[in-house]
Amino acid sequence: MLEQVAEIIRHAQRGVVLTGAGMSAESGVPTFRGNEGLWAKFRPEDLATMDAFIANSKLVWEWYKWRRDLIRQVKPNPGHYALAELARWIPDFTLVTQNVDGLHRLAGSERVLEIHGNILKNKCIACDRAIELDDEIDPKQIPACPHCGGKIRPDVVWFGEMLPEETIQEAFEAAERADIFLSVGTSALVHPAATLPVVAKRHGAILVEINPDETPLTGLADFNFAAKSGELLPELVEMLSRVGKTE
Ligand code: BV8
Ligand code: ZN
Repeated sequence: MLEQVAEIIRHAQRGVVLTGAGMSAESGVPTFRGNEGLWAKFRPEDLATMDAFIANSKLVWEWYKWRRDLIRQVKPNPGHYALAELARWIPDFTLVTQNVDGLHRLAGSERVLEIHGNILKNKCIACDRAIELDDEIDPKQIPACPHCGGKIRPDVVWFGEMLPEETIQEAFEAAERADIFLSVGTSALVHPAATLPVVAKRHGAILVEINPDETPLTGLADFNFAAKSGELLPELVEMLSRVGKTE
């Protein structure tokens, strides 16, 4: 099975990888929906929404501060490095991530479409400007925007919010022209991200899923690897370097 995927990659011109929280699980970042998941204590609609922030911005900032402190301590895992390497094997390669932890860039991936934003960035809730802060936000004293006095929030996409226009547009264009689309470490439940693999498949891409658990994509995929991304992706890249690239 893996040889076949390696073979397809060797001949591919255009490839897309969509990653989710499972990609960072082996770095020690809890996933959203696993039982040890981030949501174990809270539920998405309770925290990752504008309503939650308006109703209780201290609680929402406490949750994000806890996640930021955690993310500052973790490192990319072999799966992140393997994806940075995989980009070298596919001329037109697009990495789309739902993750907000920045680990793909840390592992050396150049072009990363962060369709749900980046947890380490801040923006103003009123004027939407990006806000650079030298020290960490204190949930008890949420700073005001220096330009307009609005409350500062993490620059991530909350439920019910639009995804960054160009970024998601670029992701869909890449999915439409892909020869091969890999969905890695995502439960494929959150839209519009979860629509990307379906669009790719509909436009003729080979769909590969890497996830220890079944997802709504499992029946649609041409290849399923019930495996950890940190283990399988390095194996795939290792196989590619063994067989080399056909021109
Ligand atoms: C929008 C940023 C509207 C914040 C996040 C009903 C039906 C369909 C859709 C909807 C609906 N009701 C509402 C909606 C829309 C909603 C949605 O999809 N809801 C879902 C829950 C049903 N979507 C939205 O609201 C989006 N916006 O639709 O706007 C709109 C439209 C027009 C005009 C105006 C507005 C916004 C969605 C973005 C929300 N933000 N995150 C933050 O991080 O705090 S979502 C959050 O979930 C993360 O980004 C996360 O990445 C994402 C998806 O989760 P996964 O990454 O898949 O993680 P999960 O834990 O679920 O799964 C991990 C997987 O990894 C598991 O399968 C596991 O088996 C696997 N795994 C574990 N270990 C490993 C592994 N895999 C590999 N290796 C391992 N080692
Ligand atoms: Zn402002």
